[in-house]
Amino acid sequence: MNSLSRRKFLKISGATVVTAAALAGSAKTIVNAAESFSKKKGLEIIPSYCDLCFWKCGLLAYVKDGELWKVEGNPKDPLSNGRLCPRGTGGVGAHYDKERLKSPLIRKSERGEEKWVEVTWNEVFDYITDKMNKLKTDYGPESMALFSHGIGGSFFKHMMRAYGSPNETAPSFAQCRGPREVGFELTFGDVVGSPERTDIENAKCIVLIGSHLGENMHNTQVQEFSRAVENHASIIVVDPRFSVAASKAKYYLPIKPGTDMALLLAWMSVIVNENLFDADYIAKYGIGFEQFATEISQYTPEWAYIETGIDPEVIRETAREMAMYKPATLVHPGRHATWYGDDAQRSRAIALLNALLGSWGRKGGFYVPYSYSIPKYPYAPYPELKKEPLDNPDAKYPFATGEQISTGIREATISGNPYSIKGWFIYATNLMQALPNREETIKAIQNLDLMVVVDVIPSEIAGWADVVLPESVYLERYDDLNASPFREGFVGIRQPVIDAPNDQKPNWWMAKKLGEKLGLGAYFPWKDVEEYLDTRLKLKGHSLDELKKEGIIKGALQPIYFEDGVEPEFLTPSGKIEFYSTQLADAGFDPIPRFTKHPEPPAGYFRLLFGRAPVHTFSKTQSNPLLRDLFSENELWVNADLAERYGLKNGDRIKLKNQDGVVSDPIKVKATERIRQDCVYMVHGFGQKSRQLRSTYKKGASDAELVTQYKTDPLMGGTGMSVNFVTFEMEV
Ligand SMILES: Nc1nc2c(c(=O)[nH]1)N[C@H]1C(S)=C(S)[C@@H](COP(=O)(O)OP(=O)(O)OC[C@H]3O[C@@H](n4cnc5c(=O)[nH]c(N)nc54)[C@H](O)[C@@H]3O)O[C@H]1N2
Ligand SMILES: Nc1nc2c(c(=O)[nH]1)N[C@H]1C(S)=C(S)[C@@H](COP(=O)(O)OP(=O)(O)OC[C@H]3O[C@@H](n4cnc5c(=O)[nH]c(N)nc54)[C@H](O)[C@@H]3O)O[C@H]1N2
Ligand code: SF4
Ligand SMILES: [Mo]
Repeated sequence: MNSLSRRKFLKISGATVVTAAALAGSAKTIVNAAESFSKKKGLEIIPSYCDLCFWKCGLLAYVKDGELWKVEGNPKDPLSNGRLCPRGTGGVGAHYDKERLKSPLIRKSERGEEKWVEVTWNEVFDYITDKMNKLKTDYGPESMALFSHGIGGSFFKHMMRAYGSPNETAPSFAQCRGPREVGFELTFGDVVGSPERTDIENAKCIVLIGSHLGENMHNTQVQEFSRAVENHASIIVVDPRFSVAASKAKYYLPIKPGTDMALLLAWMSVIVNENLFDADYIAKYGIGFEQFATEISQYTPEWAYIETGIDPEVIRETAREMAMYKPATLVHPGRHATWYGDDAQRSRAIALLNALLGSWGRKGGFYVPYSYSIPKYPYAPYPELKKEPLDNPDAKYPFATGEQISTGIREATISGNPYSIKGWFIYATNLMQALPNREETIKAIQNLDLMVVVDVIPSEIAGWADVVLPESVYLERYDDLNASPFREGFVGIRQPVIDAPNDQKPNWWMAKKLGEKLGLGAYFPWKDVEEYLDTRLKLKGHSLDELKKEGIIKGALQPIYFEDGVEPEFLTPSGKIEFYSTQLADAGFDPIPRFTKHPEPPAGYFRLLFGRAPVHTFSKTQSNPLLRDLFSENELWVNADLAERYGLKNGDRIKLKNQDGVVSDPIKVKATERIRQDCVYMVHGFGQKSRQLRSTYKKGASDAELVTQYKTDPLMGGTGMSVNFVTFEMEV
């Protein structure tokens, strides 16, 4: 792997550029089509924010005579800086997608058979209301759980709290960034958050451990990363696969999957043993450093070599490189951190490495974000909850704080403990692809008396519902305000730029109508969402009209680094950066991270790894005609030598069989030097099985289907999913 030439690396990085260019071509097709339908009248440019992922970039939509022409970045928006990522640009396709849900549906045969009757909104709300009222009487309101992902879920969250349920979850905690937030909070007393508070742009040295920026397309991060590359930042990439980011790296470390903790410990030992840490910073803000230093010094690069396969000299050199640029060295915390089940501790090790380098709160490390907070709508207090959330009974996972564990709710739905869950309300999350072990999800679903799915397309999860509610896409609706914490405080608006084509409705409308039918009208005192938004904005001295025009309102600039006057604050029990964690020791966990060996693939099997493609988001963009044009199915990355040994050529279609005998749909082989021999890799979100979505049906293979095993993080209940092994099934 190390022998790949620089030229080859550069060729690889060109891939994303080609993608963007091709996208522009497809966008043109739509534009032409749109133009031919419309009699050229005036052009309207309407600001809003994107929903092709959760980054919420500000956009400008170009609308001509009632036809959506194109979307581009809003130059006033700090997240997009006037540029959308390829997915965001392709957002127009979400509106034009021919396979969209058009009207409410009620199931007319067995769950999962995808047979429906089209009904009116009134009929569907009556159906849901009857069931929810009955559940409330028979089991209590806490027998309903809400799964929702993204800002569109906020009105349903409100509805469920008004109804009396405390159970509300998203896959973004236990299947995504939960372990990272817990690891950082245990160390610094605060989370990394979203958007990440990473000062990529000003970093002089950037360490990416699996974070595949460039394929992971979170816009601001990618823009900052390319500026850092232009500024000749020293980049260190640790990944079993030669990612796009690796092509920009000074050091590429093709680590054996699952051994990052060993590398992190060895890096910290070099920095401690060679006195390369930020001594002043640690003396001022740290606690427990002595114990930490004593314990960490045992982890030599030679020891780590045996686990990781990384040359000890490279480990030393890269540790020194990081120290040379401190505190402007950013060891990126990653985002999708649920890998091996010891993820909160691995994330804590990343936090500690940053602490040694003094990068938390410093320029080129982690800045201190702030939010232009807009007061909440002045609702009446919610009814008192009769029961605790049931995702984490008896605080089994003691550090699962803040957010609920999705898989915990699933477990309780199966077992009926600590109490019964009989209804799932699912908003904008495809649990079939997002949760590990699909069989368990189906088992839980079979225990339900009511399953409602709100989606925009007939997704896999919608296929299992009793009731499907068709939502208007983000370009056709208002949502709640975006005032995410960032480098500068701002508030952004999502507003309709075009009408929904059929009988699709926005989430706020559904929540209000349903709330009223459920007798919760007092919790929906606003006439419509405009009144709701205007009320909130007026409490801050603004108005909806003002925000609709600009798209973005910004607050005054404030300092974001300790060195510029931000008062350091560490909300840990000691009020310091905890090199030794008493909280962890008291709960029976390692107060200083240790290495755990993870099971290795048996002979003939390979670890299944997965990640992102620049033009798709999880499983939600595959039917988008613009994005599908660019990337219609995923491929299986197989090491070239390995492929040769198995007689596999580029483009061959094979199936994968996992350790539990689950066989995937056929997937095309991509034989490449860019991956180790002990693992294979695919882009997540493909191999979808919804029969109603003809454009995506069995296109490529699903990693999620093969993730039958998962390892639960004992600290916080996250589900490590990179613990599955696959072998090749040659006959297709
Ligand atoms: N095996 C495996 N599992 C994973 C991951 C992985 O890489 N591999 N990644 C994990 C991570 S990091 C995350 S964050 C989660 C993501 O998990 P999810 O957020 O569940 O992601 P999606 O699979 O895209 O599901 C989104 C659903 O919302 C629907 N949708 C899209 N737009 C709208 C809208 O405007 N309104 C409504 N109502 N619905 C809409 C889509 O059609 C789709 O059904 O998955 C996690 N699970
Ligand atoms: N285009 C696009 N961008 C996205 C998303 C999307 O759906 N599409 N989703 C967004 C979301 S919610 C998330 S959470 C992020 C996820 O993106 P990230 O947090 O950046 O990455 P992961 O999905 O965790 O990891 C994938 C990378 O880790 C490598 N890897 C796998 N196993 C190991 C290992 O054991 N050690 C090391 N060092 N590396 C390993 C893989 O080869 C791959 O390059 O992406 C975000 N950005
Ligand atoms: S990162 Fe891309 S997909 Fe996500 S909000 Fe921004 S433009 Fe949209
Ligand atoms: Mo995620």
